[in-house]
Amino acid sequence: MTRVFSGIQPTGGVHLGNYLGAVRYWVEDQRDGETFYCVVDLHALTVPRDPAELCRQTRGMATLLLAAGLDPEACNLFVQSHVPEHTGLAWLLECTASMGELARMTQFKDKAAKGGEEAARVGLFTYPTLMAADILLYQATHVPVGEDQRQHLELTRDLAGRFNHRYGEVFTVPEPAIPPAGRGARIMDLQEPTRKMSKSGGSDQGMIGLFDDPAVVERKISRAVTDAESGPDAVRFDPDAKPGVSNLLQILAAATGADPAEVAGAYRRYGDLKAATAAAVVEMLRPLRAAYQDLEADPAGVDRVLRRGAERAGPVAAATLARAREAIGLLPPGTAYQS
Ligand code: ATP
Ligand code: LTN
Repeated sequence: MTRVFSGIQPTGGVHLGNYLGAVRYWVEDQRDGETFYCVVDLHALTVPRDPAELCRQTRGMATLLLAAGLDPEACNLFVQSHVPEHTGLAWLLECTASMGELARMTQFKDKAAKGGEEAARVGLFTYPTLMAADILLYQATHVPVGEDQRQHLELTRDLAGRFNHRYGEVFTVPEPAIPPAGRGARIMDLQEPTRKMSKSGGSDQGMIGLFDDPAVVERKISRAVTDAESGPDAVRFDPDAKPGVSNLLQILAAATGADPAEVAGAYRRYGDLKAATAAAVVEMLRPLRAAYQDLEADPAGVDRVLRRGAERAGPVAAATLARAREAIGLLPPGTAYQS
């Protein structure tokens, strides 16, 4: 049976990249096997955060995931810090990973470079071992994420394999479930289409928030950077040569469930492509906005969902952690005084 695990940080708002690259697939596949979706609040602590805001955004992210269509009857939605086994296993994996392999992680290099490596939190460096713990605790077979998380998943597989090899088969080695190129795997910044759409870094104009006003979505897309080509074949899907146009095609295709190369055939002018893309995005996001408003009015209901999610996730995580602890040679509690 498939076991799915994925996580999202409760940082800022969710953008179109998060939605099209990951969350949309969580919703589509939530009934395939057993699914665990996690608001990874501990990962959010790797950069300085205001405590009240972190708390608010953690519930806000859960609300948003429910608004996007996660059904608490179909999947297990919970908050990472509500299941303490995550940090318990992370330590064992920190003692499995090497400094060298963590130092090679591009996300660490990029994020640490911003504030200066000396000032980066140690947690930013060990972030991938906590992510590996998230996944391995649930014996996940599949991990749906965007392309930017591929390197972290490779590390997770390496750590699982190494641990199993040294101490015995404890962990399932997970498969990445990254959408194919052009299917939301990597939505690019509208102003700088050679870098990924991101909530940290990048301009506000380059990013579409899930709750941006329709007029704002239209304006941002109408100002998206394209290129100077004109002529009958100017609208075509070619991410290397035409990153801006291809990004719009990818967004339009993802929003309408089509193929970006095929979608291209329907347009000749960039203006028409932009108008169609904006209309499709606004239409796709409309029900999310409405559902969010309803759910937001009932925070206790969201908290109940999260509590139930943690109650179901906890025993699964505890069973794996107990096996990992025993395999690595930690004395099981309660046996010390037995003769
Ligand atoms: P930041 O943009 O600040 O680096 P993030 O959005 O990458 O943060 P998360 O919120 O943890 O970080 O990402 C949640 C999911 O969204 C992950 O599966 C990630 O791969 C995916 N994702 C993030 N950005 C994009 C993007 N531009 N295109 C497609 N998927 C993305
Ligand atoms: N690092 C991921 C978020 C994340 C995650 C996970 C994704 C934390 N733990 C486990 C999948 C599985 C990111 O998207 N930035």
